[in-house]
Amino acid sequence: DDPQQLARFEARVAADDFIEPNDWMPETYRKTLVRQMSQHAHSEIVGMLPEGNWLTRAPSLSRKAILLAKIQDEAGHGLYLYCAAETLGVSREQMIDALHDGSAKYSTIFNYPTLNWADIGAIGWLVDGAAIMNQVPLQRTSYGPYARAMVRICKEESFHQRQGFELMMHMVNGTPDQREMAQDALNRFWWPSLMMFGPPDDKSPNTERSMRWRIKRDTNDDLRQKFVDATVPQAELLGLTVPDPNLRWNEERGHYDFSPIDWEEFYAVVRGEGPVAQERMQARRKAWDDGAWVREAAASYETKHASARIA
Ligand code: FAQ
Repeated sequence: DDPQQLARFEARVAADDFIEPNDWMPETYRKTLVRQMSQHAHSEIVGMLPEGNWLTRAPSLSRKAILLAKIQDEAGHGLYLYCAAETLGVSREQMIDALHDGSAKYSTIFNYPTLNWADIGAIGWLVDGAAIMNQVPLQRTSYGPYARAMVRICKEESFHQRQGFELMMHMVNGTPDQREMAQDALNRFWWPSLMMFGPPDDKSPNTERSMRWRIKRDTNDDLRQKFVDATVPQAELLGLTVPDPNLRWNEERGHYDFSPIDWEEFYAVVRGEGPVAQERMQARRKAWDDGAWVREAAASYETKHASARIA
């Protein structure tokens, strides 16, 4: 990189300027953004699967309508994010190929199965809750198209989180069995939700540079702690027990202390060994193959109209 251009870029970022698609940027900045934004987009798309699993079994029409709207929002988020990433000179096909051949990641959380209806509540409450904690600061990420996509996404995620909490509220006020389902969902989703924030700061190879370039505005551990601090009182309100015997308020730190995370499990899931990882990828590849005729029809429609415009 040209040192003068780099210095100008660094100064702009440090002054909280947004970097736009036609602005000069270091190649590593561009690559980091393509990686993070495409992985974020893939997470939204793969994230439809665990919830889609319950669409035909939602217990009422209104729950079904809410769930359907939420899943459609996730598809929209994926699409805005792919569009925003395309402004960095990568095509959607390239990004999707990378997902399908396993070279691009998606959030570990979506490799866990949804076993009971309360899991839908737990996903909204915890998974969307964690996603918001991470995405609200990204509204001020230094790359303009990514920051702007985040504004709308955060509004929708906030509705997702609320519907999840409200569903949990119904479950805990229902029959003893329903209450047990809510506790079971919390037991299974708590630790994977904390893992969503990524490896600890001292094992996170990208954090330092991404913080300097203001791609990330907070570190993984800081966001994880914020999430724990915000969520524990919500669990108390629900009358549910967070599955961590060492969880306690630390007056001195002004934060909750919690047990060490099982990072072996995290890395195994990142490597593609999660409980339903293979099913998730098979479902995505099948959806892509089944949709081939739509892409072909759209392309041939476009060609026909382009030649009509010329004629
Ligand atoms: N899963 O150096 P770091 C949602 C990878 S959206 C898998 O700390 P970085 C909405 C990481 O990529 C959820 N891989 O990396 C919804 C890197 O590998 P690489 C998604 C992970 O980028 C709700 C390596 O480990 N949100 O849920 C994970 O600085 C409900 C080293 O890590 C976003 O993507 C993980 N959890 O920080 C949808 C937000 N963590 O790429 C449906 C944007 C780390 O070098 C239903 N992304 N890795 O090969 C970010 O903020 C960041 O990318 C982090 C990771 C914080 C995820």
